[in-house]
Amino acid sequence: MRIRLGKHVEEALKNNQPIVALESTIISHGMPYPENVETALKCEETVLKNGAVPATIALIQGEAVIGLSHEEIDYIGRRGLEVVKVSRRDLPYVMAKSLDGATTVSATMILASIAGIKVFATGGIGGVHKKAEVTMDISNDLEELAQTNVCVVCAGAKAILDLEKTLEYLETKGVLVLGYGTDKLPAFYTRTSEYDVNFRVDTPKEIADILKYKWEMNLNGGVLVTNPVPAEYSLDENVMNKAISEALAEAEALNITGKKVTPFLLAKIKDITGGESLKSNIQLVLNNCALASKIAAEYNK
Ligand code: PSU
Ligand code: MN
Repeated sequence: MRIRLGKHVEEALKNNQPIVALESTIISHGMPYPENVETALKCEETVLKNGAVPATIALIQGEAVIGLSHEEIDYIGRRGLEVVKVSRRDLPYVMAKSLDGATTVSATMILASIAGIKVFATGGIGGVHKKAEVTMDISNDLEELAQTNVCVVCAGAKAILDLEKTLEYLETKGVLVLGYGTDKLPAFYTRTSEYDVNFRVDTPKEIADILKYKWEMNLNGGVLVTNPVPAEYSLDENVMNKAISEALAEAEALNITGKKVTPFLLAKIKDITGGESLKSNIQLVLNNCALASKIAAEYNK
């Protein structure tokens, strides 16, 4: 396999230390340079501070690297949209062609799982898009959650998606959706939505226990932990809904489809909110890194 472990990840695996996987599409396609690189490095610091070892994952010249160096993070961040956005389907092509690739939630889960990493922190997952009944635009992230044994910590899903259909899809696929300190599904920029999570949990230990029981039973697939954005960084729901509607209208007018949809909407929303959405995005990711580290530490006990 074209897979290489970063030195720090190799050490951590050998010493049985808790590890947290981090994705790279959020770096290349989810945020502009240089905030993307700054955030990716802060994510790694946050993981370390909370008792785990970070493993940022991407493809460098066709090789899947689990645990990028700081130089490699900078390289992916600078290249930005020139790097291929890689989900499950894209992995073999990018390897065969020796391309640089940034991994989405789905490809990051696959590579984390191969390396034996059980916990993964990100910002938001892909899901069922609005009007999916017409476009059939449903993120591969949901299928990966259905089959790959990694716990994904996110801030819910943002309202560019149809949250209700996303929850229904996850139910069909047997994916447990937990709310960390909340009964309601967080909506990324805001702490709540009108939809219920499956269960509320209040400690990393409760989550670690759930993971153990699930995987001991060979109930394959991920668990989605939704962690609300810290209150001081949450954004006004009405302002965000308006920004999201505008961004969606523009995507439709420009006929943006396929894998370009999510990065386009993220960049538009950032422009419309004058950068406010980016600030919130950064803080919620760091918050997820801290929680994921605590879950990984508990799971390892
Ligand atoms: N949502 C965000 N930021 C992101 C993404 C989603 O708020 O960067 C990225 C993640 O990598 C996710 C991917 O896995 O977009 C989903 O893309 P798509 O909707 O094309 O499946
Ligand atoms: Mn899609």
